[in-house]
Amino acid sequence: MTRRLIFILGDQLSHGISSLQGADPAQDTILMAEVADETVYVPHHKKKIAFIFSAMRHFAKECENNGYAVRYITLDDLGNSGSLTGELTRAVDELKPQEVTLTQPSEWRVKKAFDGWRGPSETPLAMRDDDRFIATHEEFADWAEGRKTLRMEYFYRDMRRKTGLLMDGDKPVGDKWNFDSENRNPAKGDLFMPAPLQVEPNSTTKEVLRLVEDRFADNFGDLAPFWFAVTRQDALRALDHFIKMALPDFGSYQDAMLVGEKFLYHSVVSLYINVGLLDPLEVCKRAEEAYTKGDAPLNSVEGFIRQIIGWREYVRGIYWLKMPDYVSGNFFKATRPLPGFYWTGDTDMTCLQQAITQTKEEAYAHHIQRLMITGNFALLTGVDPHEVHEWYLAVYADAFEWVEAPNTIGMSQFADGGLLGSKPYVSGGNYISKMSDYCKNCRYDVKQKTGPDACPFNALYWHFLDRHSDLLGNNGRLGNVYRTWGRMSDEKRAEYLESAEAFLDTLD
Ligand code: FAD
Ligand code: DLZ
Ligand code: SF4
Repeated sequence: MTRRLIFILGDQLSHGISSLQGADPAQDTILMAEVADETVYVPHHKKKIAFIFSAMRHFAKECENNGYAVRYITLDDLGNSGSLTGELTRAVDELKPQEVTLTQPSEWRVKKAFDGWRGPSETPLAMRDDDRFIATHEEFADWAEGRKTLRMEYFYRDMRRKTGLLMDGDKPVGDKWNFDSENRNPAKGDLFMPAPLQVEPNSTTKEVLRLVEDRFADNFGDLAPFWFAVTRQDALRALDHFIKMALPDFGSYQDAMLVGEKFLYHSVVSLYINVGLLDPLEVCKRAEEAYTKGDAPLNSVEGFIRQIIGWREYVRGIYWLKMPDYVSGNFFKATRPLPGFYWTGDTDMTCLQQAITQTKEEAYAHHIQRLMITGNFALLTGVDPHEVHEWYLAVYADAFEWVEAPNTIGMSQFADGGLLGSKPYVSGGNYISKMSDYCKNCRYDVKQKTGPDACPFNALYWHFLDRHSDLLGNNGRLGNVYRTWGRMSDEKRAEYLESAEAFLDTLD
């Protein structure tokens, strides 16, 4: 007889997860389920589905090796009800446990479904906090309480104090909390670029790849080559590989972009942390160790740790503070449909073509590509932020709503009206040209400001600021920009606006 039924979701693949704490393999059963509902709420990239299913199957096997009875429902199991709560009901019906244990789902949608679940025979469901984060929901809410603006930097300092990472007593190591000013170098093509660790698919992964090819043939993205780690052991190897090969240069080239270089010095570990194969704190401790051993400089290590205990924790806090309304934010009332080329990469703008094509190939693009290329373009052209949000949620292997939505709706699209960021992340072609070599390989001329051959970002930038001057004109951080716009001649301004409108017409 089953004492406890422990339901482990697809992003809860950690052996120390709270739902497993105090579990007894002799009396408890683990439930895991591949279900249709979770594969279709957005049209996920093929690689994302394969990654999650294969990692789930490997995790289930490890639990069995640890002595647990595991009820693992595959997508093609006969009788699969198609939903997480449906699978829970079926398992409770058959196993009649005294209690169900679940770690709180990371996404609001899934948590609501379980909150509303009523089991057969009133079986109680105990939902435990997810302690794989540094800040609890309550800590974040306390921190946010009464603050006029929520800025990541101050929250991050609290997380440094709480974890003791890069701390010298109560002072930050190096006497500065943040070394970003050293982290904005454009990369040069002749630098040595390490590739992330690639793992050969084993027989379990190959079986999943066949299932995905069969069931999700029309989904976005390439399935091959599939090289993601799908076990904790391989994810740890991928982390160590990054720390050795790329972390030393992570800081300096964090914002850089190069044609054909998909990863530069980025870690490509977000997907592993987000599904639980790696623990965020252990990742940061390994990076800190590289600094203390003299293997990586402080600007890189601080920058890397800030992304994880700063940004990652902060966006999760915002998400749980502001859901469910957060995802419907549309500060600029933008209505344009997402351009079709976001699904094909078929555009003659090299920056977009590069970011989207590698997204198709790898289910990966790094932060500045997401923020300053695809995000910037969608914001400047007035795409409906909900469509933008659904795109990001679908196309990246690391995309789970709790982390994706604040990054997209808040940071990238400013659709929350500035809760998360103090000003919209928008730029003309100049920024892209400075940080990348994309423009040298583009049919548009980044130096031309207007006209059919000019880089479209240049006129779109001013068009965006002009059309939203009522909402942004008083933003202190945009004062200089609006003054520059105001000082231009009427003819110049009209040229920019006409040029942008001619381009926008081509999108319709
Ligand atoms: P690195 O550049 O090596 O950074 C190290 C780690 O820091 C990452 O693995 C990640 O865990 C963390 N991190 C870095 N930036 C952020 C951030 N802004 N928010 C949260 N964590 C961060 N990240 C996701 O994990 N899932 C998403 O769905 C997601 N959607 C995004 C959508 C948009 C529009 C934008 C602008 C950013 C998004 N990000 C998302 C944040 C960031 O782009 C990715 O975490 C990062 O690119 C992952 O690649 P990496 O592991 O090589 O990261
Ligand atoms: C993203 C995803 C996919 C594609 N499939 C499953 C699944 O079949 N079973 C599962 O437990 N989880 C899956 N996930 C993750 C969930 O959609 C969701 O992100 C998590 O349950 C967290 O709320
Ligand atoms: Fe992108 Fe403009 Fe540069 Fe072309 S010229 S790559 S469109 S920024």
